[in-house]
Formats: sequence, C-alpha cells, structure tokens
Amino acid sequence: MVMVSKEGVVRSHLVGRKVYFVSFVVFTPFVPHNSTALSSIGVTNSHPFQTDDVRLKPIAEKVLARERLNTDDALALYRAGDILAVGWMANHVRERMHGDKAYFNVNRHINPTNVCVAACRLCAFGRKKDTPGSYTMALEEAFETAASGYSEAVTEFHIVGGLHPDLPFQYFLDLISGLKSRFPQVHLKAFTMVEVAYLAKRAKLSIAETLRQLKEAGVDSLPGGGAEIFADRVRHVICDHKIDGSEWLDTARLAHQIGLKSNATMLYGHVENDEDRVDHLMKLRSLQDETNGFQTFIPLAFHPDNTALQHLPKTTGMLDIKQIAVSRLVLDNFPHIKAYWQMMTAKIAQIALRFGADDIDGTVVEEKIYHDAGATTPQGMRRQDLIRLIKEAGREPVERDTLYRPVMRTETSFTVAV
Ligand code: V47
Repeated sequence: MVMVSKEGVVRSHLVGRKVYFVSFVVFTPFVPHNSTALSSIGVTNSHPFQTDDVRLKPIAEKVLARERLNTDDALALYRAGDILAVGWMANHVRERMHGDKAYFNVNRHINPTNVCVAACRLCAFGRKKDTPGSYTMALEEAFETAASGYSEAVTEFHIVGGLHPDLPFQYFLDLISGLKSRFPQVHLKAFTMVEVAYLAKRAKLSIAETLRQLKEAGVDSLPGGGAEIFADRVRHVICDHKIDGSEWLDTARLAHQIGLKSNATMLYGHVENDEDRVDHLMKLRSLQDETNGFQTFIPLAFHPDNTALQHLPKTTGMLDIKQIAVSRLVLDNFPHIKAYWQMMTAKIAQIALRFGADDIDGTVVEEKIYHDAGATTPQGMRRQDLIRLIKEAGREPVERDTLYRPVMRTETSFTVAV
C-alpha cells in the first residue's frame, strides 16, 4: 500500500504484517557544539571540576575554553587515575553538544557470510570455507533474515560479513538492491572499509568505483568496523591479513568524498598501548577535519574468547569507561560517541551515558561477532528496554535513524524528520 501526504511520500513496507512508513521533509540540522550556549541546552554538570591530579587541571581549562586537546593531553587522560575528573570533562562536552539527549535506534544486524580469508587473531567469527560452522546465505535467505525476528519496524540494517574468496561482487550488489527493493524505507549501513577494499580487489575495480556501484545499488552509509588499531606493529599481531591503517583511512576518505557517511571504530584492550590508541584517535580526527564524513565513533572492547588471543585478559570497567571519556574529549569533531551496549554490557553502556557517550546503538536483534567471542549480553534488546536504560541514566531517550534524524512512532508506523 502506498500513501502520499502533503509533507512527503508515505511509503509502505509489508513483511507479513501491516507497517507503514512515512518520510517527512523537515530538516533537523546538527548544531556544532562551539556555536551553542551551555545554558540553552540544559547543561547539567552542576558541580565544579575537582581533582588532585595536577596534570588534569590544564586539560580541564582547555576543555572549558573549547580548545583542542593534543597528543600529550590525550596520553595524560589515559594515564589518569581520577576517572571522575576525566568523566566530568567528557560529560561536560557531551552535554554541551547534546544536552540530555541519548540516542538509540531500531536496527537489525545481517551477517551474510562468516567465510573469511583473513584469519585475524582478534576474531572468533570468521571461518575458512567448507569448515565446520561456516555459512553463506543464499540471497533469498538473507532477505528472509532481514524480514525476521524483530517486533518493531526497523530503520536500519547493519550488514557486515567475512571476506569470502568466491562470492562475486554481483552477489553483494544483488543483496543490496534486493534489500532496497523489499525494504525501501530501511537505511542500509553496509560493508566495512575492509570489505569494500576486498570487493574492489576481487572485482578488479578501483575502490572509488566499487563504492560508487555499492551506492548505486542502495548502500546508504558504511559501518565503522575493521579499523582496529591503525599502528602497524599492533595490526601485525591482531589482523595481519587485513588492509593496513592508511588503506582503511583512504577508503573512508573516498566513501566520504562520494557522499557516503560512515562510522569509525577502535578495537582496544589487547596488545596496544596508550600511544597506539592516541595515534588512532588523532588519525581519525585529522581525516574528519578533512571530510566531515564520520558520524559516530565506537570504541570496541576486545573479547578474547575463542580467538587466537584468548590468553589475554578481558577489559575492565575502568578502561571501558575511560575509553569512552577520552574518545569524547579528543574527537572534538565527531558528532557522536557510541557506547555499544552489546560490547560493553547494558550496565556499563548506561553509565557511559554520563561519561561522554550520547548513543547506545540499537535493538540489534541478532549479534554474532561478539557472541562468537564469548559475549554474555543478550543478542538483541527491545526498544522499551533501551528506553528504560536511558531514562534510568537520567537522560532523554531519542530514537534516531542512522543519520540521527528523530524517529517518531505510533503502534503501526514510524516517521522520520528529514
Ligand atoms: O570490525 C571482531 C570487532 C567489529 C572481535 O558502525 C571484535 O555502528 C571485540 O564494527 N572482540 C565489528 N571486537 C563490529 C562493528 C560495529 C559494531 C556496532 C556498531 C557499529 C557501527 C560497528 O568488531 C570488527 C572488529 O573491530 N571485533 N572480533 C572480538 N573478538
């Protein structure tokens, strides 16, 4: 069923139930923090900054004066024990940018294949072709997966998979165009920079041309995965068969140049040190200065179970929270910092909303990558539960689409302000 309203096109989407989707033409711009008065957006950091750590005081002065932090500042933040002082600063910036808003979305993950040539030591998800546990979805299976398992209309499919040695580029184009025609209102956030570079290599196309064809097929933006840690020394240990850090950044640059927004991640808590983390953040910040194409930064805590690095300890709550705070403070040009609840646990993600994060990701429905690596979180969460988590953190839940436009729902429909 298709309806037209005076505000815009009302598109329908039927997946065994009646669900109607509406696109309104109301632009909601992102307001950069340096043009926003604190008082006008409800800054709630009511107590003054306090610390006995003399290294943090000049950093706090910079933060309050909206000055950019440098490498030494970032290292001092990582090395500080006073998590409340670091958190105060990150929360200050977070509230300056977003007030009390905390974003989430209703999404579904689709992992079309776990077959992967890369054999990264960090990963428990990838399998060699024809080995036990390997799978590749036929296109119809992927479409059925897309339509299944969620109780509310999704606004985003998050699509990532392994580097399959045989699947032709056409499979991925057909996957995307098939999803787009069946679910025209759902944003397709698909393929990491690593997958794009591999598809380009296999199809013997330039990366720019590969991205153009994916966009033409229906890709709307790219997820942030595969960035890991850019430093070569670390990459050799955790993912030596993947593109290197500069290739990841070059691919992101090309995506942004052709109008595809992306996210960026950093995998921490394995063999990297503070300098590697700071180097990673600084490289992302420089590229963002150039393209402004990143939407969200997502620090990802390493989960060692079932990986070749399973002897490493799991990250601690202190590091998880500090990583969120340092990211918010250093990445001053990234609109959003995500505390991915699947990775951090819902409990830590909730606390992270007071330490710099403004987003907790979404309903997810079926997470595989972290669960293969021993995650104990549920594979998905209902919208109502996400809202409860956010409200109990004293924040205002805002359902967003992938581009951070607010989504309004009734029982049978959602509308997106665009
Ligand atoms: O690229 C793989 C990481 C990423 C493990 O863009 C692992 O909105 C921890 O990128 N332990 C995939 N991490 C997930 C990802 C993501 C997740 C949520 C939202 C978005 C977004 C992106 O997960 C991989 C890799 O960096 N990963 N194995 C592991 N054992």
